[in-house]
Amino acid sequence: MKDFSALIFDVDGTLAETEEIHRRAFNESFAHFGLGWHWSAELYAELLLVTGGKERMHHFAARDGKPPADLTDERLAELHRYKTMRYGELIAAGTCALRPGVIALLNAARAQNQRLAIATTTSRDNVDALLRATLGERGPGLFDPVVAGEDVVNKKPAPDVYLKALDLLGLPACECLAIEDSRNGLIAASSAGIPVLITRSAYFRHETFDGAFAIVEDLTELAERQLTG
Ligand code: XBP
Ligand code: MG
Repeated sequence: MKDFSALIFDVDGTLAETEEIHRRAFNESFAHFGLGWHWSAELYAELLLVTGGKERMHHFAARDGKPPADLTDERLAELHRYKTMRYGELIAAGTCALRPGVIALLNAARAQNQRLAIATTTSRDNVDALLRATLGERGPGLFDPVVAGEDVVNKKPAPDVYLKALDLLGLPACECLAIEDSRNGLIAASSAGIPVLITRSAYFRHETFDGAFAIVEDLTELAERQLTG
């Protein structure tokens, strides 16, 4: 693990089990906008195959064929801005900790002068909220670059966020390791030529991850290897 010049982290499901907070923020936003939608955990597991909150809502509206007449793209964008604000409030209130081993791995990587980057589908505001709430004001500054959903046209499984991260890092794909939790993330990073370590997360626990460089239950094991391996 120490041979990689940079670790490129996914966020949701990888750094923290945030999707239940996203789901709560979506449902509170639907109620606030009077949409009459509610995403159960079972339904959300299906919808998570569509990356990007706005794209996920569009997909759901089309799938269920009953979008309210006034549900224009502008209104969905307004709803998503509200959802992002609500998500930030929930995260700032300390509702979500980093997953086991994440802090130890970040410390071990920094001790070995490995660079830390982020490549995520979620919104930049959400990344900042999580890193501040869990690592303090210095949190966002630990990662450079941070490539978020709004920085690219095509979200995962397209490779765009990872290609942009490689470009900003100025490193070849073979010197980097992507750390992910989903098949969409595995496909995105692999398509950019980056080896992928999968950490199994709540919503994608039973997925198959053919082609992954390694698969672990959580990053505790990786942090230990960083220090010795
Ligand atoms: C996970 C996603 C995001 C979140 C919701 O991103 O697909 O869409 O579910 O966040 P990743 P937004 O695993 O790549 O970190 O509503 O901001 O999209
Ligand atoms: Mg993820």
